[in-house]
Amino acid sequence: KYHPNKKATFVLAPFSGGQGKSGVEDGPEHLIQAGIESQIKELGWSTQVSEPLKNTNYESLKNDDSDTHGNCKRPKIVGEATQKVYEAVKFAAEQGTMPITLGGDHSIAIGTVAGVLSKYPNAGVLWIDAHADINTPLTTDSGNLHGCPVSFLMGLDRESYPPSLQWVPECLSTKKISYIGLRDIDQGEKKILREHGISAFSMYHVDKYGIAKVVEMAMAAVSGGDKDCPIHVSYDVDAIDPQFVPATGTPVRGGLTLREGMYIVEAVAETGNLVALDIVECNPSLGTEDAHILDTITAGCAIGRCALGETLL
Ligand code: 5AB
Ligand code: MN
Ligand code: MN
Ligand code: MN
Repeated sequence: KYHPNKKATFVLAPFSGGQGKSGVEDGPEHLIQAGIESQIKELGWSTQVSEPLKNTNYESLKNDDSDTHGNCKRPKIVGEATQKVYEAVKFAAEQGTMPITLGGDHSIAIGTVAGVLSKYPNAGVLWIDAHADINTPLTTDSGNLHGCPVSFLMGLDRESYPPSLQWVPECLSTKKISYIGLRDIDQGEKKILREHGISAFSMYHVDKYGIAKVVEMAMAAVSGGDKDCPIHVSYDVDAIDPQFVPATGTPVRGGLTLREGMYIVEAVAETGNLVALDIVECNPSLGTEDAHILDTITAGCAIGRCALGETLL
C-alpha cells in the first residue's frame, strides 16, 4: 500500500556509542557484504544507499571520558550521530522510499523513529527486542543510551536530558508503540510501562498465545483502529534467541526462534503498511567462532527480506 513503486534506501549507521562494546559499528558493512541489498533487489525493489555518518569518527571519540551527563555515557556523540541518522531517514522517507536502517547499536533508533514520524506522524512502532529500551537518564543503571531510545522519543523525564539530545522531538505517543520479545526489563522500566499502560508482549505472551496472535494484537494496539496505519519496525536482533543470533551485545536466553522472528516481519509485510525498518545490534566481534558471525548476519539479512515481502506469494 505504501510502497507500490518498491523503492528502498539503506541508511548505514555504523555507530557503537550507545553502549560500551566495540564491533557493533561493523554491523552495516557485514550485512552489506553478506548481500542484503542484492537480496532485496531480487525481490523487485530498487535501492539506494545513504551514509549519514560517513565523514565522522565516533569510534575515536568514544574514549573521551568527559562525555557524560549525569549517569548517561557519551551523550554528545549519541546526540550528534542520531541527529544525522534522523536527517537521512527523514529525507529517505520524504522521497517516497522505505528507509532500511542498518545499525549500529539501538540508540540510533532515536533518529530513525523521529525521522519516520516526521513524515508519517500517525505511524505505529513495533519494537522487537529482549529489552524495553525505555530507561530515562534518571532510571538507567548502566548509563548506556541504547537502553533509552524509547523514553527520549516520548519525552519522558525530559528535564534530565543532556543538551546534545534536546533536539529530539517528543514525537512518539505511549499509545503508538508495542513490544514483542521482552524478557529482560529493569525495575524502573517496568514501572514506566505499567504507569503509561504501554502495550508489551513478552516471551510469556508468545508462549501463551503463539506468535501469530501476538503480532496481530501488537499491530492492533499501535494502529488504533486504522487499517492503513503506517508501521515502523525497529528490530533488535537480540529478540531472537542467542542460539540463532549469538553475536550481539546483550544476549538473553529464552528468546524467539528464528522462525518466530521472521514471522513477525512477514506478517507486517502482508499488511502493506510497513514504512520503515531498523536492523540493529549485530556485533560481528562478539562471535567466538565463524559460525556465530555467519548465523547472526544471515538472520539480519533474513529479517530484511521477510519484511520486504520475500515469503509472500
Ligand atoms: B538494547 C539494560 N536495560 O539499560 C540497560 O540491546 C539493557 O538496545 C539495555 O535492547 C539493552 O543497560 C539495550 C540493562
Ligand atoms: Mn535488546
Ligand atoms: Mn534494543
Ligand atoms: Mn542488545
